[in-house]
Amino acid sequence: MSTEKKLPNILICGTPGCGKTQHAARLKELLEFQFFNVSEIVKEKQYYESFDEVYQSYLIDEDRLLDELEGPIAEGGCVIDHHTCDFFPERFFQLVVVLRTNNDILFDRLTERGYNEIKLQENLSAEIMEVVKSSAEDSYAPEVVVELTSNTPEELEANVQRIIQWVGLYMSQDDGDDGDDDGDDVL
Ligand code: DAT
Repeated sequence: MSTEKKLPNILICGTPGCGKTQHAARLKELLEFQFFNVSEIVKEKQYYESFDEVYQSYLIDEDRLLDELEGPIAEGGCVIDHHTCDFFPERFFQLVVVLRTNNDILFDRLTERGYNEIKLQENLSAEIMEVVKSSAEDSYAPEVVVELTSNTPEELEANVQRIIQWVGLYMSQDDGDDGDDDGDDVL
């Protein structure tokens, strides 16, 4: 039965600038998973209802996005990169990684990215107030959520190695199901 176990689906979330795309890019080099960057899909396929000029962000058409992701998620082996996590069904993910970055480092990254003052303050405040972390904890079982710091390249590499180790362990667990519900507390 374990030979037919599906690969897990992993969500990488965190305040913009925390390193989601960097983590996904590194994982892509090492894991044969399918990778989905929500912002890119939303823009490319126009899965949005409106664009907020002040916050420079799209109001996502969540139903259309989720419809698109349903198939790959059912197959397993997806890494999804998005800053928030609350609108995904809980069953989607066996691991939810919340990246965290120190505020001074995040300030530099978002300034470099050219964020306007409102967007910069909104995101720095969200990181200080642990908005994404709280949302992940509210939306997923505790054993599925892991918080990892992403301040330095060394941390990034260590995080990636931990995620890969977790995948190996997850796949080696002969739990006799298809991996739908019980990502174990391994990281
Ligand atoms: P996100 O996708 O969360 O918005 P990103 O992956 O685009 O963030 O990274 C934003 C910037 O920060 C980019 O210039 C790379 C850098 N960065 C991200 N994580 C890092 C880390 N752990 N160490 C050093 N730089 C990092």
